[in-house]
Amino acid sequence: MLGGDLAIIKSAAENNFIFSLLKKQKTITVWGVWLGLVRKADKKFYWIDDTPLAKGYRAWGSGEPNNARGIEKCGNMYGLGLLNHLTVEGEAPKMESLWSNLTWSILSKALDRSNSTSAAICFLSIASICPQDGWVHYGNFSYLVIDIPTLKWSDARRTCEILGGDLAIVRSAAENNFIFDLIKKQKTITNWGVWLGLVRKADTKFYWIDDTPMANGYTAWLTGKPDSVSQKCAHMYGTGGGAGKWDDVYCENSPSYFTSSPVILCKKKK
Ligand SMILES: [Ca+2]
Repeated sequence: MLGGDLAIIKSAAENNFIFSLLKKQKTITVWGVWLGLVRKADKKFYWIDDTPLAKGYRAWGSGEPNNARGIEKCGNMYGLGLLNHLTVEGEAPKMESLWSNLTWSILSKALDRSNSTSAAICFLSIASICPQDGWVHYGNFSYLVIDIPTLKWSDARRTCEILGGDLAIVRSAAENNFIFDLIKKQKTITNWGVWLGLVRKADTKFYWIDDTPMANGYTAWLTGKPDSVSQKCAHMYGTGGGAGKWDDVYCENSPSYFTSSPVILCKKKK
């Protein structure tokens, strides 16, 4: 199942964690992020793993879920305060980290693709509500490209971990070609292509995320790369003269590089 666990929130700690991710973004929308929370035919809310909401942690905003116009079937976490909406009597206004319920179509219009982590969370939540098998099989593994540019390597990795996988370790030219073909099939192909599961450690050498030294195996660096010890993460170029080849890059890029930034590629055992 794609993305099923991402937006299920079982505790205040997890709610706070997701909200802290949201707050770090350059652009935060009022409606924040989708949750994996849907109203079923019995008019009650269930998490997308079919757990009834009523039995667990909840953080509805005051007056929510209000099922406005009788058509609100999905849950979201607010990103910003709604004036006149969430004031709790006798307390300071609680305008953050609370849930609302809104319609799918309204929220998808609000989805802000310049907000990498939140956009990924939105995407994954939508994907999990609309069951689909986005994973593509190759050898003993499955791969998924989420073609949303992501400024931070750690955000891309976290997304893959939530989906039961991790960033890709590339073991052969055949696998590198397979991944590059996947990138080329996406709607959004950025210059920096996809993040790889390859990072520099304190010894300045590159290691795959399973701790195998890169030097012992296959590599596909673009000529002259890697070229900066301060660039501690690796990506595969998606476009340009280096397409399909690798480069070292900063693990956190400034928002001005959003449109170039690598998208998310996840790999997991089949
Ligand atoms: Ca570089």
